[in-house]
Amino acid sequence: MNEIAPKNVQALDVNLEAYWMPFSHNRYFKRHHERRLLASAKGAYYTTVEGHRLFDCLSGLWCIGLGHGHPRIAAALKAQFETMDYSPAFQMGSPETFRLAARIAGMAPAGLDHVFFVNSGSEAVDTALKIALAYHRVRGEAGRIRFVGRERGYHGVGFGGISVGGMVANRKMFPSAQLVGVDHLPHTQNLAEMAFSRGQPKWGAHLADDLARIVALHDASTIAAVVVEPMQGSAGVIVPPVGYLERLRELCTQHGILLVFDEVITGFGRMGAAFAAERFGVVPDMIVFAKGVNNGAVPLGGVIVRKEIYDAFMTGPEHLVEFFHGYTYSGHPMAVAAAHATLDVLAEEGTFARVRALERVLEDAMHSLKGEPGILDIRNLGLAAAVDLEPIAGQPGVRALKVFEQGLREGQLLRFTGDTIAVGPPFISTEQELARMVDGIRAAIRATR
Ligand code: PXG
Ligand code: PLP
Repeated sequence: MNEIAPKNVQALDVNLEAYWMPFSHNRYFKRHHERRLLASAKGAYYTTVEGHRLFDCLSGLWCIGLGHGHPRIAAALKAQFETMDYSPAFQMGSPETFRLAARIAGMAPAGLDHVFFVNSGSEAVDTALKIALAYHRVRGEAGRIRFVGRERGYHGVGFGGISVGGMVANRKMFPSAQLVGVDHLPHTQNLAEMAFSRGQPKWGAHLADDLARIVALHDASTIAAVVVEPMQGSAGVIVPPVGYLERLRELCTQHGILLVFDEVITGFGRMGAAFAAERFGVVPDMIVFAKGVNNGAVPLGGVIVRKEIYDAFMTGPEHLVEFFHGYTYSGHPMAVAAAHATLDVLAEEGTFARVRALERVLEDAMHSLKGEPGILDIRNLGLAAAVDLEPIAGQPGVRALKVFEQGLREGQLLRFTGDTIAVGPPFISTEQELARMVDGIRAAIRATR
Protein backbone atom coordinates (compact mmCIF):
# COMPACT_ATOMS: atom_id res chain seq x y z
CA MET A 1 0.00 0.00 0.00
CA ASN A 2 1.10 3.53 -0.78
CA GLU A 3 3.75 1.84 -2.81
CA ILE A 4 4.59 3.10 -6.25
CA ALA A 5 6.57 1.28 -8.86
CA PRO A 6 10.23 2.10 -8.37
CA LYS A 7 11.18 4.79 -10.79
CA ASN A 8 14.18 7.00 -11.21
CA VAL A 9 16.00 4.62 -8.92
CA GLN A 10 19.25 6.26 -7.97
CA ALA A 11 22.22 3.94 -7.95
CA LEU A 12 23.45 4.03 -4.39
CA ASP A 13 26.97 5.26 -4.85
CA VAL A 14 27.78 6.21 -1.29
CA ASN A 15 30.01 4.71 1.36
CA LEU A 16 27.90 4.47 4.52
CA GLU A 17 30.78 3.79 6.86
CA ALA A 18 32.00 7.25 7.91
CA TYR A 19 28.70 8.48 9.29
CA TRP A 20 28.19 7.59 12.95
CA MET A 21 24.40 7.71 13.13
CA PRO A 22 22.68 9.11 16.24
CA PHE A 23 20.46 6.83 18.35
CA SER A 24 20.76 4.08 15.73
CA HIS A 25 21.90 0.50 15.30
CA ASN A 26 24.77 1.52 12.99
CA ARG A 27 26.03 -1.93 12.00
CA TYR A 28 22.54 -3.30 11.36
CA PHE A 29 21.53 -0.23 9.34
CA LYS A 30 24.62 -0.35 7.17
CA ARG A 31 23.78 -3.95 6.23
CA HIS A 32 19.97 -3.54 6.01
CA HIS A 33 19.36 -0.09 4.58
CA GLU A 34 16.80 -1.09 1.98
CA ARG A 35 13.96 1.47 2.03
CA ARG A 36 15.69 3.34 4.86
CA LEU A 37 17.64 5.93 2.85
CA LEU A 38 15.34 8.83 2.05
CA ALA A 39 15.76 10.86 -1.09
CA SER A 40 12.93 13.37 -0.94
CA ALA A 41 9.85 14.42 0.99
CA LYS A 42 6.63 16.26 0.20
CA GLY A 43 3.52 16.66 2.33
CA ALA A 44 3.00 13.56 4.48
CA TYR A 45 5.27 11.29 2.40
CA TYR A 46 8.91 10.46 1.91
CA THR A 47 10.37 8.78 -1.15
CA THR A 48 13.24 6.39 -0.60
CA VAL A 49 16.28 6.22 -2.87
CA GLU A 50 14.72 3.11 -4.42
CA GLY A 51 11.61 5.12 -5.29
CA HIS A 52 9.21 3.75 -2.64
CA ARG A 53 6.74 6.15 -1.03
CA LEU A 54 6.48 6.07 2.77
CA PHE A 55 3.74 7.69 4.83
CA ASP A 56 5.44 9.72 7.56
CA CYS A 57 3.73 8.25 10.64
CA LEU A 58 5.83 10.27 13.14
CA SER A 59 5.96 13.63 11.32
CA GLY A 60 9.72 13.23 10.93
CA LEU A 61 10.73 12.94 14.57
CA TRP A 62 7.55 14.66 15.86
CA CYS A 63 8.48 17.92 14.14
CA ILE A 64 6.82 18.45 10.74
CA GLY A 65 3.12 18.69 11.61
CA LEU A 66 2.38 20.81 8.54
CA GLY A 67 4.04 18.28 6.25
CA HIS A 68 7.25 18.42 4.28
CA GLY A 69 8.24 21.18 1.91
CA HIS A 70 5.45 23.56 2.88
CA PRO A 71 5.46 26.28 0.21
CA ARG A 72 4.93 29.10 2.73
CA ILE A 73 7.96 28.01 4.73
CA ALA A 74 10.03 27.53 1.58
CA ALA A 75 9.21 31.06 0.43
CA ALA A 76 9.99 32.53 3.86
CA LEU A 77 13.37 30.79 3.98
CA LYS A 78 14.36 31.93 0.51
CA ALA A 79 13.35 35.52 1.22
CA GLN A 80 15.14 35.56 4.57
CA PHE A 81 18.35 34.11 3.15
CA GLU A 82 18.43 36.71 0.42
CA THR A 83 17.70 39.52 2.90
CA MET A 84 19.94 38.51 5.81
CA ASP A 85 21.33 35.01 6.26
CA TYR A 86 22.74 35.52 9.76
CA SER A 87 22.97 38.20 12.41
CA PRO A 88 25.08 37.97 15.56
CA ALA A 89 23.09 36.69 18.51
CA PHE A 90 24.91 38.55 21.27
CA GLN A 91 24.50 42.31 21.85
CA MET A 92 22.76 42.61 18.45
CA GLY A 93 19.40 41.53 17.12
CA SER A 94 16.99 41.36 14.23
CA PRO A 95 13.47 42.79 14.68
CA GLU A 96 12.04 39.48 13.45
CA THR A 97 13.52 37.61 16.41
CA PHE A 98 11.93 40.07 18.86
CA ARG A 99 8.66 39.80 16.95
CA LEU A 100 8.79 36.00 17.18
CA ALA A 101 9.38 36.10 20.93
CA ALA A 102 6.32 38.32 21.34
CA ARG A 103 4.24 36.01 19.13
CA ILE A 104 5.22 32.89 21.05
CA ALA A 105 4.59 34.65 24.37
CA GLY A 106 1.17 35.58 23.01
CA MET A 107 0.37 31.91 22.35
CA ALA A 108 1.57 30.78 25.80
CA PRO A 109 -0.65 30.81 28.90
CA ALA A 110 -1.05 34.23 30.50
CA GLY A 111 1.91 35.15 32.67
CA LEU A 112 4.52 33.33 30.57
CA ASP A 113 5.79 36.22 28.52
CA HIS A 114 9.53 36.15 27.87
CA VAL A 115 11.32 33.79 25.46
CA PHE A 116 14.96 32.65 25.35
CA PHE A 117 15.97 31.07 22.00
CA VAL A 118 18.26 28.07 21.46
CA ASN A 119 18.71 25.49 18.70
CA SER A 120 17.30 22.20 19.97
CA GLY A 121 15.22 20.58 22.65
CA SER A 122 18.33 19.44 24.48
CA GLU A 123 19.73 22.97 24.62
CA ALA A 124 16.33 24.27 25.68
CA VAL A 125 16.17 21.85 28.62
CA ASP A 126 19.68 22.68 29.80
CA THR A 127 18.84 26.37 29.44
CA ALA A 128 15.71 25.97 31.59
CA LEU A 129 17.73 24.20 34.29
CA LYS A 130 20.29 27.02 34.28
CA ILE A 131 17.54 29.65 34.45
CA ALA A 132 16.01 27.83 37.44
CA LEU A 133 19.29 27.70 39.38
CA ALA A 134 20.23 31.28 38.55
CA TYR A 135 16.72 32.58 39.30
CA HIS A 136 16.76 31.23 42.83
CA ARG A 137 20.29 32.50 43.32
CA VAL A 138 19.58 36.06 42.20
CA ARG A 139 16.62 36.08 44.58
CA GLY A 140 18.82 35.05 47.49
CA GLU A 141 17.76 31.40 47.60
CA ALA A 142 21.05 29.94 46.40
CA GLY A 143 20.35 26.80 48.41
CA ARG A 144 17.77 25.66 45.87
CA ILE A 145 20.07 23.45 43.82
CA ARG A 146 18.12 20.20 43.51
CA PHE A 147 15.94 19.07 40.61
CA VAL A 148 13.11 16.60 40.38
CA GLY A 149 12.56 14.73 37.11
CA ARG A 150 10.54 11.62 36.34
CA GLU A 151 11.24 8.00 35.49
CA ARG A 152 11.07 7.39 31.72
CA GLY A 153 11.24 11.13 31.08
CA TYR A 154 13.18 12.26 28.00
CA HIS A 155 14.72 15.70 28.15
CA GLY A 156 17.33 15.43 25.44
CA VAL A 157 20.94 14.41 25.74
CA GLY A 158 22.77 17.32 27.36
CA PHE A 159 24.27 16.55 30.76
CA GLY A 160 21.40 18.41 32.43
CA GLY A 161 18.77 16.70 30.33
CA ILE A 162 20.04 13.19 31.03
CA SER A 163 20.21 14.04 34.74
CA VAL A 164 16.54 14.96 35.05
CA GLY A 165 15.62 12.43 32.37
CA GLY A 166 14.63 8.93 33.35
CA MET A 167 15.88 6.68 30.55
CA VAL A 168 18.45 4.25 31.88
CA ALA A 169 20.13 3.68 28.51
CA ASN A 170 20.81 7.41 28.18
CA ARG A 171 22.12 7.72 31.74
CA LYS A 172 24.12 4.65 32.64
CA MET A 173 27.32 5.49 30.72
CA PHE A 174 27.63 8.88 32.40
CA PRO A 175 27.08 8.54 36.15
CA SER A 176 29.93 10.88 37.03
CA ALA A 177 28.72 13.60 34.69
CA GLN A 178 25.18 14.01 35.95
CA LEU A 179 23.94 16.91 38.04
CA VAL A 180 24.17 16.22 41.74
CA GLY A 181 20.93 16.22 43.65
CA VAL A 182 18.29 14.91 41.27
CA ASP A 183 15.32 12.81 42.39
CA HIS A 184 12.82 11.15 40.08
CA LEU A 185 9.08 10.89 40.46
CA PRO A 186 7.66 7.49 39.56
CA HIS A 187 6.41 7.17 35.98
CA THR A 188 2.64 6.95 35.64
CA GLN A 189 2.17 3.81 33.60
CA ASN A 190 0.53 0.91 35.41
CA LEU A 191 -0.97 -1.63 33.05
CA ALA A 192 -3.01 -3.35 35.74
CA GLU A 193 -4.88 -0.11 36.39
CA MET A 194 -4.91 1.69 33.06
CA ALA A 195 -4.22 -0.58 30.08
CA PHE A 196 -6.11 0.44 26.93
CA SER A 197 -7.21 3.81 28.39
CA ARG A 198 -8.53 6.23 25.82
CA GLY A 199 -7.01 9.65 26.39
CA GLN A 200 -6.15 10.46 30.01
CA PRO A 201 -6.27 7.50 32.42
CA LYS A 202 -8.51 8.03 35.44
CA TRP A 203 -6.13 6.21 37.76
CA GLY A 204 -2.84 7.61 38.98
CA ALA A 205 -3.19 11.24 40.14
CA HIS A 206 -1.86 10.16 43.54
CA LEU A 207 1.53 9.34 41.96
CA ALA A 208 2.20 13.09 42.00
CA ASP A 209 2.17 12.96 45.80
CA ASP A 210 5.62 11.43 45.60
CA LEU A 211 6.78 15.01 45.21
CA ALA A 212 5.60 15.65 48.79
CA ARG A 213 7.79 12.73 49.92
CA ILE A 214 10.82 14.17 48.09
CA VAL A 215 10.15 17.59 49.63
CA ALA A 216 9.88 16.02 53.08
CA LEU A 217 13.17 14.19 52.51
CA HIS A 218 15.28 17.15 51.31
CA ASP A 219 13.27 20.21 52.41
CA ALA A 220 11.70 22.51 49.85
CA SER A 221 14.42 25.11 50.43
CA THR A 222 16.87 22.86 48.53
CA ILE A 223 14.72 22.22 45.44
CA ALA A 224 14.92 24.49 42.39
CA ALA A 225 12.51 22.92 39.92
CA VAL A 226 10.40 19.98 38.87
CA VAL A 227 10.83 19.08 35.19
CA VAL A 228 8.30 16.87 33.39
CA GLU A 229 6.90 16.29 29.95
CA PRO A 230 3.14 16.89 30.32
CA MET A 231 2.76 13.81 28.10
CA GLN A 232 5.83 11.59 27.88
CA GLY A 233 6.56 11.29 24.17
CA SER A 234 9.78 9.35 23.68
CA ALA A 235 8.87 6.81 26.32
CA GLY A 236 5.90 5.89 24.11
CA VAL A 237 3.05 8.35 24.58
CA ILE A 238 2.53 7.96 28.33
CA VAL A 239 -0.50 10.14 29.05
CA PRO A 240 -0.84 11.97 32.38
CA PRO A 241 -3.61 10.65 34.63
CA VAL A 242 -6.53 13.00 35.26
CA GLY A 243 -5.54 15.33 38.11
CA TYR A 244 -1.83 14.42 38.07
CA LEU A 245 -0.40 17.61 36.59
CA GLU A 246 -2.80 19.69 38.70
CA ARG A 247 -1.39 18.03 41.84
CA LEU A 248 2.22 18.69 40.75
CA ARG A 249 1.29 22.34 40.19
CA GLU A 250 -0.27 22.60 43.66
CA LEU A 251 2.75 21.10 45.39
CA CYS A 252 5.22 23.28 43.46
CA THR A 253 3.27 26.44 44.27
CA GLN A 254 3.01 25.44 47.92
CA HIS A 255 6.79 24.94 48.20
CA GLY A 256 8.16 27.72 45.97
CA ILE A 257 9.47 25.19 43.45
CA LEU A 258 9.44 26.10 39.75
CA LEU A 259 7.40 23.79 37.52
CA VAL A 260 8.91 23.26 34.07
CA PHE A 261 6.88 21.63 31.29
CA ASP A 262 9.04 20.15 28.55
CA GLU A 263 6.76 20.67 25.57
CA VAL A 264 9.28 19.80 22.85
CA ILE A 265 6.80 17.26 21.44
CA THR A 266 3.52 18.56 22.86
CA GLY A 267 3.98 22.23 21.91
CA PHE A 268 2.65 23.91 18.76
CA GLY A 269 -0.30 21.72 17.91
CA ARG A 270 0.33 18.07 18.70
CA MET A 271 -2.18 18.21 21.57
CA GLY A 272 -4.73 20.18 19.54
CA ALA A 273 -3.73 23.40 21.29
CA ALA A 274 -0.77 25.74 21.26
CA PHE A 275 0.62 23.96 24.33
CA ALA A 276 -0.27 20.98 26.51
CA ALA A 277 -0.43 23.52 29.35
CA GLU A 278 -3.50 24.97 27.64
CA ARG A 279 -5.01 21.59 26.85
CA PHE A 280 -4.67 20.42 30.47
CA GLY A 281 -5.39 23.81 32.03
CA VAL A 282 -2.23 23.65 34.14
CA VAL A 283 0.16 26.59 33.90
CA PRO A 284 3.85 25.90 34.58
CA ASP A 285 6.52 28.52 35.34
CA MET A 286 8.54 27.67 32.23
CA ILE A 287 7.75 25.93 28.95
CA VAL A 288 10.54 24.28 26.96
CA PHE A 289 9.85 24.01 23.22
CA ALA A 290 11.55 23.04 19.91
CA LYS A 291 10.56 20.86 16.92
CA GLY A 292 7.09 22.04 15.83
CA VAL A 293 7.74 25.73 16.44
CA ASN A 294 9.03 26.03 12.88
CA ASN A 295 7.89 22.71 11.47
CA GLY A 296 11.37 21.25 11.86
CA ALA A 297 12.64 23.33 8.96
CA VAL A 298 15.70 24.79 10.71
CA PRO A 299 16.86 23.83 14.22
CA LEU A 300 15.11 26.07 16.76
CA GLY A 301 14.15 25.69 20.40
CA GLY A 302 13.50 27.91 23.35
CA VAL A 303 12.27 28.49 26.87
CA ILE A 304 9.23 30.62 27.74
CA VAL A 305 9.37 32.02 31.27
CA ARG A 306 7.13 33.90 33.63
CA LYS A 307 7.58 37.64 33.90
CA GLU A 308 8.74 37.29 37.53
CA ILE A 309 11.59 35.02 36.40
CA TYR A 310 12.79 37.45 33.73
CA ASP A 311 12.36 40.43 36.05
CA ALA A 312 14.40 38.77 38.79
CA PHE A 313 17.44 38.92 36.49
CA MET A 314 16.90 42.56 35.47
CA THR A 315 18.84 44.10 38.34
CA GLY A 316 22.28 45.68 38.62
CA PRO A 317 23.87 48.20 36.25
CA GLU A 318 22.04 48.35 32.92
CA HIS A 319 25.18 48.08 30.82
CA LEU A 320 26.08 44.63 32.21
CA VAL A 321 25.05 41.21 30.88
CA GLU A 322 22.29 39.80 33.12
CA PHE A 323 22.50 36.10 32.25
CA PHE A 324 25.72 34.50 31.04
CA HIS A 325 24.22 32.02 28.63
CA GLY A 326 23.40 31.77 24.91
CA TYR A 327 24.39 30.18 21.62
CA THR A 328 25.95 31.43 18.38
CA TYR A 329 22.71 30.51 16.66
CA SER A 330 20.21 31.69 19.32
CA GLY A 331 17.38 33.34 17.38
CA HIS A 332 18.96 32.49 14.00
CA PRO A 333 17.20 34.55 11.29
CA MET A 334 16.53 31.48 9.11
CA ALA A 335 14.99 29.55 12.00
CA VAL A 336 12.96 32.61 12.98
CA ALA A 337 11.67 33.12 9.43
CA ALA A 338 10.54 29.49 9.26
CA ALA A 339 8.80 29.93 12.62
CA HIS A 340 6.85 33.00 11.50
CA ALA A 341 5.65 31.13 8.41
CA THR A 342 4.73 28.09 10.52
CA LEU A 343 2.77 30.14 13.05
CA ASP A 344 0.99 31.96 10.21
CA VAL A 345 -0.12 28.65 8.70
CA LEU A 346 -1.13 27.14 12.06
CA ALA A 347 -3.39 30.16 12.69
CA GLU A 348 -4.78 30.66 9.18
CA GLU A 349 -5.57 27.00 8.56
CA GLY A 350 -7.18 26.38 11.95
CA THR A 351 -4.73 23.55 12.53
CA PHE A 352 -5.38 23.06 16.25
CA ALA A 353 -9.08 22.45 15.62
CA ARG A 354 -8.17 20.03 12.85
CA VAL A 355 -5.90 18.12 15.24
CA ARG A 356 -8.72 17.89 17.79
CA ALA A 357 -11.01 16.44 15.13
CA LEU A 358 -8.38 13.98 13.89
CA GLU A 359 -7.63 12.96 17.48
CA ARG A 360 -10.98 11.16 17.67
CA VAL A 361 -10.32 9.37 14.37
CA LEU A 362 -6.86 8.29 15.48
CA GLU A 363 -8.15 7.17 18.89
CA ASP A 364 -10.87 4.96 17.41
CA ALA A 365 -8.55 3.52 14.78
CA MET A 366 -5.71 2.76 17.20
CA HIS A 367 -7.97 1.17 19.79
CA SER A 368 -9.43 -1.06 17.07
CA LEU A 369 -6.08 -2.90 17.27
CA LYS A 370 -7.09 -4.29 20.66
CA GLY A 371 -7.41 -8.04 20.31
CA GLU A 372 -4.66 -8.41 17.73
CA PRO A 373 -2.05 -10.95 18.79
CA GLY A 374 0.34 -9.96 21.58
CA ILE A 375 -0.74 -6.39 22.30
CA LEU A 376 -0.22 -5.29 25.90
CA ASP A 377 -1.46 -1.71 25.75
CA ILE A 378 -2.71 1.05 23.46
CA ARG A 379 -2.52 4.73 24.46
CA ASN A 380 -3.42 7.98 22.76
CA LEU A 381 -3.77 11.72 23.24
CA GLY A 382 -3.87 14.53 20.73
CA LEU A 383 -2.40 13.36 17.46
CA ALA A 384 -0.13 10.85 19.19
CA ALA A 385 -0.57 7.19 20.01
CA ALA A 386 1.41 4.08 20.88
CA VAL A 387 1.03 0.31 21.01
CA ASP A 388 3.04 -1.88 23.38
CA LEU A 389 3.81 -5.28 21.86
CA GLU A 390 4.52 -8.38 23.86
CA PRO A 391 8.26 -8.98 23.37
CA ILE A 392 9.55 -12.14 21.73
CA ALA A 393 10.85 -14.27 24.61
CA GLY A 394 14.51 -13.51 25.26
CA GLN A 395 14.72 -11.00 22.38
CA PRO A 396 13.50 -7.61 23.61
CA GLY A 397 13.01 -5.08 20.82
CA VAL A 398 12.99 -7.60 17.98
CA ARG A 399 9.22 -7.74 17.60
CA ALA A 400 8.91 -3.99 17.18
CA LEU A 401 11.85 -3.96 14.77
CA LYS A 402 10.06 -6.56 12.67
CA VAL A 403 6.85 -4.54 12.69
CA PHE A 404 8.87 -1.47 11.67
CA GLU A 405 10.48 -3.36 8.76
CA GLN A 406 7.16 -4.82 7.66
CA GLY A 407 5.77 -1.27 7.80
CA LEU A 408 8.48 -0.11 5.38
CA ARG A 409 7.45 -2.86 2.96
CA GLU A 410 3.83 -1.64 3.24
CA GLY A 411 4.73 2.02 2.68
CA GLN A 412 4.80 3.33 6.25
CA LEU A 413 7.58 4.90 8.24
CA LEU A 414 6.72 3.90 11.82
CA ARG A 415 8.71 4.70 14.95
CA PHE A 416 9.79 1.91 17.27
CA THR A 417 11.52 2.04 20.61
CA GLY A 418 11.91 -1.08 22.70
CA ASP A 419 8.79 -3.09 21.85
CA THR A 420 6.61 0.00 21.50
CA ILE A 421 5.36 1.38 18.19
CA ALA A 422 4.61 5.12 18.34
CA VAL A 423 2.80 7.31 15.84
CA GLY A 424 2.40 11.08 15.63
CA PRO A 425 1.14 11.67 12.10
CA PRO A 426 1.23 15.04 10.36
CA PHE A 427 -1.61 17.45 11.19
CA ILE A 428 -2.37 17.60 7.46
CA SER A 429 -3.15 13.86 7.37
CA THR A 430 -6.57 12.94 6.04
CA GLU A 431 -8.93 10.58 7.87
CA GLN A 432 -8.29 8.03 5.11
CA GLU A 433 -4.55 8.27 5.62
CA LEU A 434 -4.94 7.68 9.36
CA ALA A 435 -7.17 4.68 8.67
CA ARG A 436 -4.66 3.29 6.17
CA MET A 437 -1.83 3.84 8.63
CA VAL A 438 -3.59 1.85 11.33
CA ASP A 439 -4.55 -0.90 8.86
CA GLY A 440 -0.87 -1.05 7.96
CA ILE A 441 0.10 -1.41 11.61
CA ARG A 442 -2.49 -4.16 12.00
CA ALA A 443 -1.14 -6.01 8.96
CA ALA A 444 2.44 -5.63 10.19
CA ILE A 445 1.52 -6.92 13.66
CA ARG A 446 -0.22 -9.94 12.16
CA ALA A 447 2.64 -10.61 9.75
CA THR A 448 5.21 -10.63 12.55
CA ARG A 449 3.52 -12.37 15.41
N1 PXG B 1 12.60 17.08 25.36
C1 PXG B 1 11.64 16.29 24.87
C2 PXG B 1 10.34 16.14 25.60
C3 PXG B 1 11.84 15.60 23.66
O1 PXG B 1 10.88 14.81 23.16
C4 PXG B 1 14.04 16.61 23.55
C5 PXG B 1 13.77 17.25 24.75
C6 PXG B 1 15.37 16.82 22.90
O2 PXG B 1 15.24 17.58 21.73
P1 PXG B 1 16.43 17.54 20.64
O3 PXG B 1 16.03 18.59 19.65
O4 PXG B 1 17.70 17.91 21.36
O5 PXG B 1 16.47 16.13 20.07
C7 PXG B 1 13.08 15.78 22.97
C8 PXG B 1 13.37 15.08 21.68
C9 PXG B 1 11.01 9.81 19.49
C10 PXG B 1 11.98 10.95 19.49
O6 PXG B 1 11.07 8.97 18.60
C11 PXG B 1 11.82 11.96 20.40
C12 PXG B 1 12.73 13.03 20.44
C13 PXG B 1 13.79 13.07 19.55
C14 PXG B 1 13.96 12.05 18.63
C15 PXG B 1 13.06 10.97 18.59
O7 PXG B 1 10.14 9.75 20.36
N2 PXG B 1 12.50 14.00 21.38
N1 PLP C 1 33.51 25.92 20.92
C1 PLP C 1 34.19 27.00 20.50
C2 PLP C 1 35.68 26.90 20.29
C3 PLP C 1 33.50 28.22 20.26
O1 PLP C 1 34.17 29.31 19.85
C4 PLP C 1 32.07 28.25 20.44
C5 PLP C 1 31.30 29.49 20.17
O2 PLP C 1 31.82 30.56 19.93
C6 PLP C 1 31.43 27.12 20.88
C7 PLP C 1 32.15 25.97 21.12
C8 PLP C 1 29.93 27.12 21.15
O3 PLP C 1 29.23 27.05 19.95
P1 PLP C 1 27.67 27.42 19.90
O4 PLP C 1 27.57 28.86 20.31
O5 PLP C 1 27.28 27.19 18.45
O6 PLP C 1 26.97 26.51 20.86
